[in-house]
Amino acid sequence: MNERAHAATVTHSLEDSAFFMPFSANRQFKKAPRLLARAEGIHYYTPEGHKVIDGTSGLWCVNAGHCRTKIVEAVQKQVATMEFAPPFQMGHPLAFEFADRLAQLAPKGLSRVFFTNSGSESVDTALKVALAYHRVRGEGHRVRLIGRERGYHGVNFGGTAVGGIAGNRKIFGALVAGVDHIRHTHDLAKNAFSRGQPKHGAELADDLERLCQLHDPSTIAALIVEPVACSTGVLVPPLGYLERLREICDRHGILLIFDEVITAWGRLGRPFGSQYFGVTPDLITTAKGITNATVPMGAVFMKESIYQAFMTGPEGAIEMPHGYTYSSHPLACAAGLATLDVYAEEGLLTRAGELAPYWEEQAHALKGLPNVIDIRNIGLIAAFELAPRPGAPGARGFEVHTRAFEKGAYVRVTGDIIALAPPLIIQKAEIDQLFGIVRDVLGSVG
Ligand code: PXG
Repeated sequence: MNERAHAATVTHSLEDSAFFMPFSANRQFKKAPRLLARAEGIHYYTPEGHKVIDGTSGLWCVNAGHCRTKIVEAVQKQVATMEFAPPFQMGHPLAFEFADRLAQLAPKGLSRVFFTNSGSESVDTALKVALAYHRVRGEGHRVRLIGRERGYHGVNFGGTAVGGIAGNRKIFGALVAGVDHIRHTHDLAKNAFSRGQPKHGAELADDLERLCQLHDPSTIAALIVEPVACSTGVLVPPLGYLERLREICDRHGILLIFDEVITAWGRLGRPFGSQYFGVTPDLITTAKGITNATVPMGAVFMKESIYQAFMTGPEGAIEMPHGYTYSSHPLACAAGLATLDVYAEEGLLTRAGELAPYWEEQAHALKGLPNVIDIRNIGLIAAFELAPRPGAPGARGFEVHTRAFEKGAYVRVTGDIIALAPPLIIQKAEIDQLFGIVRDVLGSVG
């Protein structure tokens, strides 16, 4: 057990701690902390030794399960060999090896990889690549970026601007100029309790045409969407919707960016969500499962033609004035290469496809429980949408989160929507256990 975490809970209160926690109710949490001290496989352990099923793979990122020996050892070896190497005008072999291995897994044609350290950095990088790509090709008038309502693209300026969650935007000023949003696809009246992709709503993609008419398509650089909008409650794309977005982007020369921070790395039963849906974007942003979250890392995949558009001008010129001190960090590359080995050796990038029918059955078996107004699923993801308590949105969801934790399951809650996405190594009996806890809790929370 982690003795420091143990000591913190046992001997002092956290109420005066200096730690300003991210995306957390600081005061509420510090009064009644939920601490994790150790992890292994699909479980977390609290400092007191309470065992908890990890129902959300950490934050949708520990796809191969926790503390996998091969990954841990690769990082240990690398940290003792070369803990850092400057990435600008210098390199180290693992970065090239990792990029090449990643490109082999990516959808056909997305053959080039730019490294970042998080999903947020990947998103801002992809938006900058899109703007710069148009500019280097002589279409510098394409300056607008389009997102979607209820989209989540991280927390940097670009990602917050194209993001579609009011609460994440409203206190941060005007954000980035020239951004607009298409409508979200959530339609409970037509699609509640759909299994997999809902039937209704392909035509919502035409909202992009509306923005093209409003702004003129020649001003639009890129559209960014998550293939499945996970953070805002698992909004699965209606059948035909992503295909239609692709068509409209093609018609108007708009780059299509899929934000696959969550939907990549086997979550839908394929390495990338775009392969699952059979729709190929021009750029893909990712992070999280790229290293099994062992070391922070993100990446932007782009089409060969986008990369080549930058490879002009004098050979000594820096083609892309962008990058981070920690782009292609050696520890992240070591963790990432070992992660790809684990994924391959255990068939994890396709395992969600094998488990999906069972997962779907078990998820939808919770239909009829009190306050459950929708159940959605795709790959190894499920969401339970609850009716909000009158005048107290989010209260019911939060209670489910805390009670589930007490009963031995960590589940992620967004407002009144519970999202599940366990590590891809989960066994059927453990799926039963996870849903069993959710069933108990939903039955008992008023
Ligand atoms: N894009 C997408 C689609 C994401 O899901 C990010 C960008 C940002 O990644 P970073 O690594 O900068 O956090 C994300 C992150 C949740 C939850 O509970 C989801 C995320 C992060 C934290 C919580 O749904 N996704």
